[in-house]
Amino acid sequence: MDLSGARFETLGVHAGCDPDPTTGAVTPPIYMTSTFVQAAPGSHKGYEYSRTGNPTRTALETNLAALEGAPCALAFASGCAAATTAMFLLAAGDHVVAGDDLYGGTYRLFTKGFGRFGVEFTFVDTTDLDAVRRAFRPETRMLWLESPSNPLLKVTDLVAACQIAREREAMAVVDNTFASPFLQRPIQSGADLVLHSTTKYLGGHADLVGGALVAAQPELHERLKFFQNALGGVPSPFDSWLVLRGAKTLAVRMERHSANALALARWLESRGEVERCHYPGLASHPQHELARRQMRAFGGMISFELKGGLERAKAFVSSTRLFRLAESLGGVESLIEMPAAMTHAAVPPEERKKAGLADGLIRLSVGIENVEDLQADLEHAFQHSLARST
Ligand code: P1T
Repeated sequence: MDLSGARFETLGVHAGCDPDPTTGAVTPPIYMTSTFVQAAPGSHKGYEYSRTGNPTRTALETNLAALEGAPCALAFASGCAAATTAMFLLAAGDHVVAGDDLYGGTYRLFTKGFGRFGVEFTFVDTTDLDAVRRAFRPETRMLWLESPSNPLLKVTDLVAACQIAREREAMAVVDNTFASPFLQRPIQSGADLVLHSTTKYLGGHADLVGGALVAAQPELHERLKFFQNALGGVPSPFDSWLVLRGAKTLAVRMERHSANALALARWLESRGEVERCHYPGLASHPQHELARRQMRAFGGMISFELKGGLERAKAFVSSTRLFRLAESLGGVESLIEMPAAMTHAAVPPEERKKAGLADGLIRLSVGIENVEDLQADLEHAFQHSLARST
């Protein structure tokens, strides 16, 4: 189908989803096969082995490329598999400038994984562009950004940061997991490579683990495709199909996630029990104006600190009923967690402290339930945790 000129919502539903040529099935089939027959050795119809390529994965990759506004995309078995594959572009002696507020698993992969192979890292607050500039060295090959960041929701000026990388001939990588392509498309801001944990908003239903890399240039895509096949961190046909199904409703879900989160963030900020609330949609957020320019809406993630610190926070996260106490984010159901003890436990306490990640920080992934029900659930937790921690 010719989708040139189609807008985001239309691309989400249709990109990669032409009717099946053999049956006319409207929904792409799940090609649950590891291998493909060849008419003669080396002569095949585009597919030979499912690590290298599978038609269901191709449908997903076509869809993801359209959503990020790129020529092509690659799907992976997890966000970490995607990050690992991207890091294979580097070699010993190369240096990476990375945000100081990253998903804990990414930090772990860098420091405990690629650090062992001689890749060096400097972690900086990437909202401070002078700090980014100062962190560059002659051997810096990559700038790794998360915006909004996990879990403090810091917003980096993508155009300016990618420009700094370009001037120094380094690659700009943006982990776009928190925003999703509906809220921002980093390639338009100058990013060379976009990463997703499709486990989150793209999948959208907390029923799979997956990842994606979307390269701005075909040559970069080809290098990554080589490593996708060589390393083998690919998603199954079934998981590819689940992500594709999720992508079709991304736009409507993100609108509701964002509306619910904005309402809850404003309400949380007004509560006397709350010490500080991080949400890019709040006028009090340090990069609020930038977020307004850079993002279509502000997303479904909020983090906040309670007065009364760690004990009060532990009581709070154990008192919600709709907000389930669990890691991950981006699903239709609301989740609550404490990053220091859960998703960011791999970051050493002194590094967490330096980045401003308090032990008592609470992170919400606001789902698409009725917002009054969600607010009532948090109200209950305020009452209950006050009773339990005093
Ligand atoms: O979990 P996985 O699909 O491997 O994705 C890793 C990842 C990468 N980038 C960001 C910004 C992420 O948030 C994650 C995973 N994050 C969580 C599991 C979490 O609860 O924060």
